Amino acid sequence: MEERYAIPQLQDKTRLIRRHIITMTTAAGSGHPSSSLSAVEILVALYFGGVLRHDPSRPDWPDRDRFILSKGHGCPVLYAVLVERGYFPLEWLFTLRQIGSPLEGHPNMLRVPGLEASTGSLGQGLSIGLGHALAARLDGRDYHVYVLIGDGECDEGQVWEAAMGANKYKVDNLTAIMDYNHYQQTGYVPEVMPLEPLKEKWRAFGWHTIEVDGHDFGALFKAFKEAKATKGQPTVIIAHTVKGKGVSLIEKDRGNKFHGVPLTSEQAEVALKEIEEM
Ligand SMILES: Cc1ncc(C[n+]2csc(CCOP(=O)(O)OP(=O)(O)O)c2C)c(N)n1
Ligand SMILES: [Mg+2]
Repeated sequence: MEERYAIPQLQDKTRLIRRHIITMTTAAGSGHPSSSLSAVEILVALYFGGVLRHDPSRPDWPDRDRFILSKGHGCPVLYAVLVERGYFPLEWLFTLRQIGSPLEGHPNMLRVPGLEASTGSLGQGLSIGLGHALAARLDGRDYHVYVLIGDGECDEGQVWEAAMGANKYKVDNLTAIMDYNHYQQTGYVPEVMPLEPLKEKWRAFGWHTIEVDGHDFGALFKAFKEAKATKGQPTVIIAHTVKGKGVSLIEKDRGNKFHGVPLTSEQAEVALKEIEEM
């Protein structure tokens, strides 16, 4: 069952995951490193911090907790975490986006062990997660469902349909985590489509709402514990993050020019050094 790493080990893992993200997207010559880097601590907390109940040797175990990456374009972070958890061999990472590779540009659950949903068309993951959460109730199982959504993704009406549905059914085994990195494909979220007041919106939809620094393990663990303990309503964790976290070139990119753009080999060399020093 689930082992829980101590904070220094978790920080080592975040560096390793970030290196994988840069290496695999630069090798592929395409992909979404910036969208992956903002979610590293969230996924490391889930998969290495003892939050997610799972067993890599039994990806189909009926009682496993489910994790769904609704912002499917950020899959390099999920692939890197799954490989480090032993779901598939390391070599797969470096076939990202190649013809025939199971690691497609957006996650394909039919080809990769450990994936719970095929995502990439934004807006759908929370509805899929709600379906799993209701299925647990029907089947008398006690697993928990976690769904990571993007801030730009919240422009999709389906996110709010799922939010309403989860409230209607008082689903408390569903936790949404919002990777609030303030940028979407075409720019700064408040300019493209303002989401604020966000906490109040989720509250109005009947959700228990927690706001955290999405790069702070202590805050994330506290939030996951609170989400699990909240009964009679679903929880959303609004995680404030930095797009491209750990790579100064992308962090400084106020024009969001790096959305969906891999680093060149020269840029990657600098980035890998920075990550090592994080
Ligand atoms: C339905 C749909 N429309 C458009 C796209 C293209 N697209 C890919 S990523 C993205 C921006 C997503 O922004 P956000 O949710 O903030 O994720 P981030 O990359 O910032 O983590 C868009 C519009 C898509 N994948 N699906
Ligand atoms: Mg975003």
